[in-house]
Amino acid sequence: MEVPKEKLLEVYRQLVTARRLDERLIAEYSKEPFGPYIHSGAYQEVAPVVASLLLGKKDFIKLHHRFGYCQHAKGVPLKEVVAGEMFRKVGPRKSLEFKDYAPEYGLLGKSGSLGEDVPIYTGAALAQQIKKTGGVTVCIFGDGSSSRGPIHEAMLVAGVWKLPIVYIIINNRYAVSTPVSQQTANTRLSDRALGYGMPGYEVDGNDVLAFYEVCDRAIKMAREGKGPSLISANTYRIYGHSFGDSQTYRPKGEAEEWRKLDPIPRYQKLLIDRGVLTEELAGRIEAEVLAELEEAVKYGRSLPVPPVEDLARTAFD
Ligand SMILES: Cc1ncc(C[n+]2csc(CCOP(=O)(O)OP(=O)(O)O)c2C)c(N)n1
Ligand SMILES: [Mg+2]
Repeated sequence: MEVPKEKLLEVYRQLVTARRLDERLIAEYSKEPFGPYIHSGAYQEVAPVVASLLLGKKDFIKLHHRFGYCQHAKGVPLKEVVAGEMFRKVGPRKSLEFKDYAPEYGLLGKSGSLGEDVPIYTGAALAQQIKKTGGVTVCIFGDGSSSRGPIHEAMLVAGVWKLPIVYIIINNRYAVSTPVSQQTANTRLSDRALGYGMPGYEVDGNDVLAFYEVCDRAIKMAREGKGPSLISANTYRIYGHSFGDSQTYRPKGEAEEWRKLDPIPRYQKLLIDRGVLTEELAGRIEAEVLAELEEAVKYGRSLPVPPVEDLARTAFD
């Protein structure tokens, strides 16, 4: 498939932004009184970033807890994403709301309980179908989440009603400490699509072009009213589940092997080989991203930390 040069570069810039944001948040969080509360999405950026970039204004996306950076790829200004990730007040909105809820960008919020939001977003796809908005919904969740009941029920009904939705499993091999092989006897998660009556794609989640191609095909199919798809993007969670995870369950050397498969240098090399990117342009993109991030962090730090009472207010309002 022929992806336009501008799109290839946009993906590159967003991947670099995602990685630098992730690293910066780890550094910023360690200065917070509550410590580095981050579920890092490093090395797993390809599927969420590409899916976000393939969507437009009228499309919805349910992000997974590791991929806050995709809000920017979906159109949210970086400084607002950073302020949200830093748990600061953002504009006129209620304090913590922005983090996962910005309907004008197609972000309808998400639940802390894994899987519960997938039937809700499946309902959003039903609304798109009934109202004939021409929009599609993308639902991103992890391998562990994919083993939960609400997600199976949502995919079953989406298959029957041919909803305009794409389900993407980020198979990063673990749900906290539980490897995929302890969740299911068939670790080829896309095989489940057969039971839901939709196409299933098993794809290298660290290969930008491979993922781009299947995701683009699945979104187009949904947009043309031909129903849902299930994509399983295979990747790896390089860091612990969150910081403070002792990671004693990992086989020795496993993370080091996956580190060699970092999707960003791999994609950078591909673009340079194709003459789309030069070392010089890559350096310029890196500098621009870091400068934009610096401004965003400054903005986040300039906002007050919300009062504790806001926790309950935003939960129940
Ligand atoms: C219903 C429910 N059970 C348990 C948890 C605690 N929990 C948060 S993340 C997580 C693991 C999720 O694994 P996966 O879906 O593979 O996503 P990953 O963290 O690997 O990105 C668990 C068990 C939760 N939030 N909700
Ligand atoms: Mg996982």
